[in-house]
Amino acid sequence: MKRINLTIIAVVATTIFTFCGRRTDGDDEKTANKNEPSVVAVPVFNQDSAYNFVKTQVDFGPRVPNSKAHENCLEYLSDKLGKFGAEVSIQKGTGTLYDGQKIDIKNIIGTFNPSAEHRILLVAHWDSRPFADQDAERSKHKTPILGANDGASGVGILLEVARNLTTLPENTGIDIILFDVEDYGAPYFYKGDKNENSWCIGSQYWSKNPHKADYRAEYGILLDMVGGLGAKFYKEQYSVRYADNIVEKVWSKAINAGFDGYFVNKRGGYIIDDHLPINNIRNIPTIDIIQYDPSSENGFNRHWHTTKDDMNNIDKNTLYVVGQTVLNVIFDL
Ligand code: AHN
Ligand code: ZN
Repeated sequence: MKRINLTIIAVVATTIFTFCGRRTDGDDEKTANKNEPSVVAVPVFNQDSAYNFVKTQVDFGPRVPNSKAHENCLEYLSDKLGKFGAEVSIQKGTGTLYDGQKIDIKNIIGTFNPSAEHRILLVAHWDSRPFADQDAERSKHKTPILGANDGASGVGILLEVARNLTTLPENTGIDIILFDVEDYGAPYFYKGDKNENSWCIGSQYWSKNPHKADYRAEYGILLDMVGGLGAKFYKEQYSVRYADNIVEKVWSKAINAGFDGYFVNKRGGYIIDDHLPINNIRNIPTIDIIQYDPSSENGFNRHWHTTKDDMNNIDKNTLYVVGQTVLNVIFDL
């Protein structure tokens, strides 16, 4: 009996070995040198998977702070990050809205390789705006937005990045932070006394109160509005001011990968976004990858802060080029 089993195992093993041997085209001899550090391949970003992560968020409805959809989405996002191997925590805090009202903040933090000293910070915002105040129809200006592009796209890409971190080298740490209350800035129709800095409440809070004392990362990348059909990414000007070398690194990775139809080698606008407090308060050089349209009035895409920011405007190719670029940068090959 034993001998038969061993024979079967030997045959199966030989078959597998032969199969694998063919698949590597005989290259295994070159890479088999045990004295050389192993080279990790860059994972392939799956655009369908990312698209589903975007859609699932949007299906909850507008993720306006304090809403049921917001609460449900929090659970979904922290559960996903945990399943992809992150140490997950929810940072809770309080902020002040444009009109002086207090607001609860729930920043979602996923840590990969917690003890690695060399760290990269990846961020996006997971809340969606309570007001479609740029909508063509005035009657919709107080309607909450779905934020498929404005919010969910960046988060969806980061979830797909997270799913691909199982082969992350041990000496690289990644922190994914999904900021809350980014998009509760004063609507144009508010005429009362205004609290300045009414955007980016969650990232301001984290920048002043990092989840770990003296938290450091080598650099940060913010993804905001990274799923739009026909999106172009210009070099956002605060990113250039604070983190020029990271802008260059990211744009050259993208252009080398053939994504020059999306990543434009020109400067865009100055955009107030979650990267600003990270640069100003935390002093971590952080860039913003954000769609820029020089032909539009506000510089953003035409669905920005309207009820049309839904799945119809989300393009898998855009998700792919941004997501693959981030993976190429992280795995630095
Ligand atoms: C301002 O409109 C001042 N900043 C844009 C930041 C933003 C809003 N990103 C997404 N929504
Ligand atoms: Zn917004």
